[in-house]
Amino acid sequence: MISIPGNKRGTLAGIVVMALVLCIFTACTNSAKSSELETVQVKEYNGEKLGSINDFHENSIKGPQQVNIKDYRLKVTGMASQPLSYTYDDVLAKYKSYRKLVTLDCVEGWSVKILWEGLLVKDLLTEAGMLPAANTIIFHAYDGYTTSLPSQYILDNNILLACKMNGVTIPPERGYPFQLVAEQKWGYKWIKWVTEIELSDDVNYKGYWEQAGYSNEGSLEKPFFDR
Ligand SMILES: Nc1nc2c(c(=O)[nH]1)N[C@H]1C(S)=C(S)[C@@H](COP(=O)(O)O)O[C@H]1N2
Ligand SMILES: [Mo]
Repeated sequence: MISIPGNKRGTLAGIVVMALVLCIFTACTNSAKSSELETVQVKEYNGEKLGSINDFHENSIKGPQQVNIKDYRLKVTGMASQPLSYTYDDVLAKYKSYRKLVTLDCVEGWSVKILWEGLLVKDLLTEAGMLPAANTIIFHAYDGYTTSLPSQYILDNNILLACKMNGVTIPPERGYPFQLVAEQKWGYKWIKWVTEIELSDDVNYKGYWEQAGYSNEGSLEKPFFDR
């Protein structure tokens, strides 16, 4: 037995009690889902400096939307053999998650580089049994906004439907619960607050800004005005 002087015994007991309390505390906090506790944005990815969620300019057609997640459904409709309707939790539980570093460029001249995370739109289309004739995907949003993209573009580029940006759940004003990461396309193709993905054969469909004269192809390599 190691003999410990009386005055130090108290200190030792105190340390043991404190260590125990700390262990219990850490065990408790670790048992919660760490992903849901994340509130700090990732600032760098693979050595590249990221932009911030705060770098976006708010110019949505009806301002920021507050989606009530209890009532929310993500639907896949139209030319599909198995139309889908999911709650937010269903989507996150069912589909594999992917990450991608992509820059959003708005026609107004600003841009933000973000680490996006979410599911592949392609996986939703496959699950829904997209009919071969469905060459166009029309996206609908909570604020009435719409836009469309060719099915081939969605399939060929592993286009993401993001639920997180820079490691943080997309905030309400940025498109919670889902924003489309329409890489290589102008910002108006990056639809926020997505509620419905409609499979169509209408290649001439025009969304909100497309109807106003913005290019339907929306390619970053070309001017955004058709006229
Ligand atoms: N539902 C919806 N999505 C939208 C818009 C909108 O008004 N409503 N604006 C688009 C435009 S023009 C741009 S540039 C991007 C920019 O995202 P931000 O509004 O978060 O900056 O969102 C796009 N997605
Ligand atoms: Mo934009």
